[in-house]
Amino acid sequence: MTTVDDLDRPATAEVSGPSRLAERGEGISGEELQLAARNHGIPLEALRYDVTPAGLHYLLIHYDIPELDGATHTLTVDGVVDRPLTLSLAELRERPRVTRRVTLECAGNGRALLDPRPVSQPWLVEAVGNAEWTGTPLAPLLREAGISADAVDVVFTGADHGIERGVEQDYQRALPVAEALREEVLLAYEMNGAPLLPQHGAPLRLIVPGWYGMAHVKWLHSISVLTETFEGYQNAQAYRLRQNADDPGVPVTRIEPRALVRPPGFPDFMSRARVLRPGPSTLDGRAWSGHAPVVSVEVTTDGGETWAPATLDEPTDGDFAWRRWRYEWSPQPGRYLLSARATDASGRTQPVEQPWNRGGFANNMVQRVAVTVVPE
Ligand SMILES: Nc1nc2c(c(=O)[nH]1)N[C@H]1C(S)=C(S)[C@@H](COP(=O)(O)O)O[C@H]1N2
Ligand SMILES: [Mo]
Repeated sequence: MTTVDDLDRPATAEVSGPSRLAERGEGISGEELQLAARNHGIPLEALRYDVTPAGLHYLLIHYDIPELDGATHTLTVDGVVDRPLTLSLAELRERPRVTRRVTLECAGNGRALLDPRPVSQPWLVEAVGNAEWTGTPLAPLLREAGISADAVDVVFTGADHGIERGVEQDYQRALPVAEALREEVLLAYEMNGAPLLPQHGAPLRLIVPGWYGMAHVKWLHSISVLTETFEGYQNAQAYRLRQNADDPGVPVTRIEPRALVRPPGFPDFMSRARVLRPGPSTLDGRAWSGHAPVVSVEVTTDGGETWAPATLDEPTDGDFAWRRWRYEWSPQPGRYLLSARATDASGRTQPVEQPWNRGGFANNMVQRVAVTVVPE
């Protein structure tokens, strides 16, 4: 934790250079616990809902939730455009209205399971949610502004402000022009049929179906079109898959396939170990991928010795929302290790070994749920 001694050091000198890896056996620090308490995950039993209730959806907020007023908030569109625009929220609401179910997942999901462990928001597997986002499509707005033929990146700026590794900044993320012009991308002002909550980006956020969470800029107030690659921190430094500190890495973009098991039975309070009664029961959970629709989910109950196909429910809305899977089993008393493994139409599947990188991004290694089936 920060002590009084730390306070006379300028904050901008705090942590420069690459992110740190935890020492072998090093626990979660007070700072990480502070982040984890602010940025909660979905309770895994909430995988039962097709649409995640807003309060159970995971949260990731890098700095503070900014104070914004929907009545006076504006969105500007500028940079290399023929007609720079400024729109109020009321004007955005008068534009065509679209609702889309979209699975959001933090790129850091799975980070705390890596070895060695990158020190940051310590997600296990719960940084995911599937909400209904309502807003207006971005592409027509960009076309009205008239983006230049030599445009490369579109930068989205949020109203939140902070410091990362010594760099003071607003939260900003860019998308390549072709991604920003995808018809599915929304300027969203509602979540699950209600105005956005402060923690989810009120009054306006970006929704980029298929991409990891960092692209879905909250508290959005400015869009700027550039003729060169955006070199801002969150694109050029933070969200990259690197093997070591000198590796320039490649950008983190779309969500890798993942299936989660809704833990069966009931938990022990402290250990969280699962206990189940013997007999027929249905295992279920959710599966998603940002690259292509999920085409199969396989289940193991013996720690990966054998895998069997699960049944996939019909998609509930488009290609960017998770799908339920089910698997019937009838366990005898004993110990079981459950996993589900999703494969998508692009052929991507989940590894059983960790896909390690220095930032701890996109770790879609299969989840493991230990269950003890006790006699009646
Ligand atoms: N302005 C702003 N937008 C942001 C963030 C942020 O800290 N500031 N966090 C991003 C990250 S890393 C994720 S995973 C998602 C989380 O969205 P949620 O909190 O609505 O689930 O928001 C993204 N958009
Ligand atoms: Mo994230």
